Amino acid sequence: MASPLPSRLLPLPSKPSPPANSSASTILHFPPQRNCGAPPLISRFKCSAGQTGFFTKLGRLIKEKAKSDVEKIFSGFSKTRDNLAVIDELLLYWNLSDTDRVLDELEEALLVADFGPKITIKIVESLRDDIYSGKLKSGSEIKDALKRSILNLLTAKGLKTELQLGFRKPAVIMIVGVNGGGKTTSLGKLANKLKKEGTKVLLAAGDTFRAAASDQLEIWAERTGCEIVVAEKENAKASSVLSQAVKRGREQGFDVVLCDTSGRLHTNYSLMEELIACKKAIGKVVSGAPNEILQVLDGTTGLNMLPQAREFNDVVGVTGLILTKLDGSARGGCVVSVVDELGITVKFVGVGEGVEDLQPFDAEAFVNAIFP
Ligand SMILES: Nc1nc2c(ncn2[C@@H]2O[C@H](COP(=O)(O)OP(=O)(O)OP(=O)(O)O)[C@@H](O)[C@H]2O)c(=O)[nH]1
Ligand SMILES: [Mg+2]
Repeated sequence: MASPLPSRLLPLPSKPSPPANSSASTILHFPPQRNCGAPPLISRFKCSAGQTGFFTKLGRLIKEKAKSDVEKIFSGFSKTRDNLAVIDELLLYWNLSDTDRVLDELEEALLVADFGPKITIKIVESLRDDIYSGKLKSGSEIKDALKRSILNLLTAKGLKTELQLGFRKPAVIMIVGVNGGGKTTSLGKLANKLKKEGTKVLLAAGDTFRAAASDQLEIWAERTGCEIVVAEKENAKASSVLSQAVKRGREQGFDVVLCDTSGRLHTNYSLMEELIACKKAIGKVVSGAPNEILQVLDGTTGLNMLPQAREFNDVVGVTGLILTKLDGSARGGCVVSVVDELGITVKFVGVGEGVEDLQPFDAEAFVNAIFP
């Protein structure tokens, strides 16, 4: 039996969606009511140069905001910064005869912050060479060289950290990852960011395993004033819900559809298969979609996140990472490890549970935040 519809459910699809600045959300249940003989709404969205510009500008705008919002970046990484502050103290009193002891302690601080052994050794050995060859002559020069080498590691592969949303509306972003990493929360925060740029965003409750999952996303829909598509019954197929949501997005002129998915262990073959089905179903509705498959990685799991990311990437092709919970740990160095080891760019970092606590990743701002 169909569950009673919430009072704020509006008849669809004849009802226009709320304006961009509205705080009211609308729940669209799947399967939706039919269009009652009315001519189909926008069923095909012609690509135009204007649209291409819209998405390119959107990605750039969000990144530029990050640069200007340095205060927030700093506060988000306060624990990592506190943990690495020992490096400042070490370098303040550095002298050549003390080099080996100082570099040993610097190595330990980087390891504790999850820079990973490979990167840590690379950084420390290059500093040692430059110190002993006379290139670096003071503590502040050593610190600058340290920051430079981390920035080089983050930018070496020339990966684009802006969202790549293609040129067709709606752009579709799928959020994937293991259980409890912060997928739904990150999706909600991302919806908030996009909405604030005037983007018309539709949320899709593709986590059909847990009954509470769509309730959680509905709260985010209300918080951000976005519309949402949820399954009408429990255990609906995730791929059908997402495909219906993207259809709805296309028909009603949404700019971006954000697709939530269930948490799954990267070692669970059948659940990973389901993710492939979701991706295919979305691509059938809008060719080239999903434009972004963002994997959420829990920053507190440290370097254990690397095999997870490898597996998801092999199965669905991850286009970017969201590293969450970096506020709670002193391990911001894992950002550098994943970029270096996986060659997949970090696009956002989660630094809290609030609606504003998702920061677009910017390599330079990040390095300055952890080594002020
Ligand atoms: N401190 C902190 N907590 C976060 C962050 N992101 C998410 N969380 C918290 O982590 C917990 C799990 O977040 P969810 O968004 O439900 O995670 P999920 O990946 O959707 O979980 P499943 O759907 O069960 O797989 C919640 O308590 C969030 O508030 C973050 O950046 N910082
Ligand atoms: Mg979730």
